[in-house]
Amino acid sequence: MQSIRIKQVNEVKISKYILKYTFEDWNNLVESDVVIVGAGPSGMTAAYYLAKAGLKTVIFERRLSFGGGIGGGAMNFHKIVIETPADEIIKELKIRYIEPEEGIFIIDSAEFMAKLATAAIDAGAKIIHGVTVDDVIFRENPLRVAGVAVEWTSTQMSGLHVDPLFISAKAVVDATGHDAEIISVASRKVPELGIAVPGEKSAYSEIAEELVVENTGKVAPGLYATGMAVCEVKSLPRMGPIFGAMILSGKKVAEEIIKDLRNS
Ligand code: 48F
Repeated sequence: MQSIRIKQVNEVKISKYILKYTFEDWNNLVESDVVIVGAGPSGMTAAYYLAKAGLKTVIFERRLSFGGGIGGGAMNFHKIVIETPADEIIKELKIRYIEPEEGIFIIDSAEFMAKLATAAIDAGAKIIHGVTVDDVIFRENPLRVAGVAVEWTSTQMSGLHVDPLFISAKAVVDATGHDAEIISVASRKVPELGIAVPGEKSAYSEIAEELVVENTGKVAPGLYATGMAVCEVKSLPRMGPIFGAMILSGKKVAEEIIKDLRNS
């Protein structure tokens, strides 16, 4: 059998290429159109539609993976429930499904997270892992959120005192899930924005799905909520392991930002 010839690359060359192209990306992303915080279902769906519309879009994700709550599913079971009209999105992304009754679609969690990430990346969005957003930038006249502060998750975990980097954005999307971390920090540190975060209610799935999508959108100039963060900010019930509203909310926030940025 013939042996496979593999190109020989030394350690210094590997390091240089990683550094050169990483910093090329970061220099570009430091002035983004849209920063999305969190690569869960709502954040990745939003990234897909925003990037598809030609906006420079980056997701900062604290963990070294994507999917947020998708992978854990319900009690770690690997099936996800989606309901009409969210099936339009899963069909657009060619996610395979079973339809046990009209309007209900069952999909695999691994395929769901992989294809959402692929769609966002193929549309032109960047997903940067291992980065935690811990604050916003704000501006006056007019008062608005104008970007975010980012730190390596590993630095945060170490408890070292290291200042963050700042990334400017025309729109910041809180897709951090149940804790609405970015909106919470903005409400606490920039009270002039007038944001209240009353917290989510207990489960009431039948009504929660519609309410999340209805209430998705801008919470202050430059700052938007999608996914479970909407429940936290608007005091809406949680819905448990059904994901239709998460991706419909991601699509809706993208449409609102596209409209707002076109009009600005
Ligand atoms: O929690 P998550 O999946 O948010 P979502 O898009 O979807 C919620 C559902 O998964 C589920 C549900 C559906 O019925 O109830 O919970 O609203 O994803 C949030 C992502 O944000 C990351 C976190 O690691 C996760 O991947 N994240 C949270 N805070 C930060 C962050 C932060 N400060 N900086 C960076 N990433």
